[in-house]
Amino acid sequence: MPVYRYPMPKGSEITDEKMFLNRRQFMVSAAGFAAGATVPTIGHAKTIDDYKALNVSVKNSPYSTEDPANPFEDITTHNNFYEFGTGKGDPAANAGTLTTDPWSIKVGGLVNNPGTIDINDILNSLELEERIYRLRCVEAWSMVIPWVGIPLASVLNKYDQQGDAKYVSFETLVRPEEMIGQRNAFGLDWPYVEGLRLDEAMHPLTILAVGVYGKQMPNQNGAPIRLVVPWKYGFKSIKSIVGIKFTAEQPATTWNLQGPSEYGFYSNVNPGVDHPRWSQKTEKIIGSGIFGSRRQTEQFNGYKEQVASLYEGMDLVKNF
Ligand SMILES: Nc1nc2c(c(=O)[nH]1)N[C@H]1C(S)=C(S)[C@@H](COP(=O)(O)O)O[C@H]1N2
Ligand SMILES: [Mo]
Repeated sequence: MPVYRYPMPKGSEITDEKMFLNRRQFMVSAAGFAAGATVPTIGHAKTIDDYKALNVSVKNSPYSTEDPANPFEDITTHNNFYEFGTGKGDPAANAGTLTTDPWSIKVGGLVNNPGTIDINDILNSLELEERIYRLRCVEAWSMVIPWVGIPLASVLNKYDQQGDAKYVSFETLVRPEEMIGQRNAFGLDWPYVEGLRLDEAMHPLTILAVGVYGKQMPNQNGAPIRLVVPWKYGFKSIKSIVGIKFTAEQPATTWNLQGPSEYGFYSNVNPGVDHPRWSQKTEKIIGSGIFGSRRQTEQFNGYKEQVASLYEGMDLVKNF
């Protein structure tokens, strides 16, 4: 197994969102966060002392939403991961076959020092932090997920980019013997590929996530490492990454290749631009109870203040 210093909660510790929130409040006071601490929340499933004992620096993040996080069960049973089938339950049912150790990511393209990242270097990074983000799927459903990750920028910054690098492309593992969906034809070509403009990739909200709820990334969520870009439709957040490249041209992306009139390269969440086959004005919050209702979809998925400046002067309808 890769070395992963996050404590692994036992099944009994996997709580619903209410306990999660209570625990956050408890931990804030139990850990004696001084009055004046501006971002006093850490939502992991164990106490701050556990992290101290493990010598892991888990930073609080001003980027986390205050919205209640979905239960672990929602996050790990309602998934899109076509490499394991097209049904929402298929990834949970089929992704157990994926081997995630050893795992490395090849970094290349327009850089002077191409190389390979060993997943353990990220799993042990002192820069890991929790980011509680909204995830809005283009299919008009959403969840709130407490990721554990590292800013993508801090990984990309280790590479000496060449001047003409303007975009970053990503690709998922191809291993049909372990990925049942890759043995079937759904009209998608493998590998699943995605891309961002370089400034989007370097934005502090963009992370490479290696965990959920303080646990190592479940296979169905894109183990061992996946992208999370919270202001874009979920399909931009590519899972189980094995390759990253700096490019001069806008990279091809899987869903855009599949349906260019329905899935743009930018795909910023936008209630003002409907999908040709359905409205994007509202979204179903996955789950039951306080989850399970609908809410208004927000421009840039609620991250407008942080990201709108990236798109100044761009026609967000044409460049959807
Ligand atoms: N490799 C790969 N990455 C992928 C997908 C996929 O099918 N294959 N689905 C995308 C879609 S459509 C969404 S909504 C999110 C879902 O992430 P989650 O299952 O962790 O909620 O993953 C994205 N990343
Ligand atoms: Mo999605």
